[in-house]
Amino acid sequence: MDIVAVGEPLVQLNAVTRGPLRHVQYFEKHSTGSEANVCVAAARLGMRSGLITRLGNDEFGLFIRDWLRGEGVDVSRVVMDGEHPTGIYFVQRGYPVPGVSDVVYYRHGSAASFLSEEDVDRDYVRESRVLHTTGITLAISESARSAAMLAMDEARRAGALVSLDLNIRRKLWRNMDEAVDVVGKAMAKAGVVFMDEEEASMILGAEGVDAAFREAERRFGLTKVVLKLGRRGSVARWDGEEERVNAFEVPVEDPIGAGDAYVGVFLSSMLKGMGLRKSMVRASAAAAMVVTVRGDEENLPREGDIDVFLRGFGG
Ligand code: KDG
Repeated sequence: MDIVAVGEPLVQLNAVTRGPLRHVQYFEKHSTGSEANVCVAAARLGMRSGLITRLGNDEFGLFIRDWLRGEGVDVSRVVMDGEHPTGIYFVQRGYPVPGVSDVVYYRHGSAASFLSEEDVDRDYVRESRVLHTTGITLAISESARSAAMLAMDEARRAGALVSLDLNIRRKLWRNMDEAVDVVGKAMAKAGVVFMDEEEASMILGAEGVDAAFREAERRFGLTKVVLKLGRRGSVARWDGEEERVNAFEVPVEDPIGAGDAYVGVFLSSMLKGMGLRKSMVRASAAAAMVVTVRGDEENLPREGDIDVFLRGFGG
């Protein structure tokens, strides 16, 4: 495998119309979940990606498994759990802040929250080039956290690049002290970390880009850090090289999933040997493509689509 990820896929029920959920009549079903999004982003670019997780052996679990399989993601390490349901969440769009989405989770006790160390095929992890997980998996349950930590340890020992997207979802943590402690432990195992400025401030106490890079290296020895700055683009430091790339201005339907598109396309492009700047530009293009529609995965680009998109922006 090029990329193996550990985390919870979810059915997203996205409000077809903007406004508070109590007035929304129609919802659209999408296969999502941060790590699954990264796997699909990689597969669309021809990479071999696979997901370690548990899904409910129910209609939503079958939908997600078949969707991922159809996208070319290896689902051989997805356990279908007959006792617990597949997690779902609803997306409220454009209210109260236009262009911003909010999520309401129904995932407590989900199959993926019962993910445990026993579900981690160590050989599968050791043989991958990149092992990816996020702060979401660290938050959903103690057993899922242990599974993610174990996979990180195995991958690191085998010389794979361990990738961590902090993805702090406040609704999933009991308190922020716990988040700081657990995410810090995971950062110490990672080779590359993706975060935004709010996460840098919360986890590293770092205000601003330079402080984030400095603290990540000083506290965790991290020399590969990517800061996602939303509409202001992204900035990365990769073994001494530093690049800043602007975001593409596009009409926003739903910003959810942009970060995963960025991570999946960035990692795939780096694995293809495209270099830091080009990988960041391609990742920004993918993030922009994803926010123009509802759903996290439908608009993830294939190789040729990135070139067409970039030409459309004069690139
Ligand atoms: O990054 C997008 C994800 O946040 C979304 O698909 C839902 O995985 C999700 C989560 O746990 O919030």
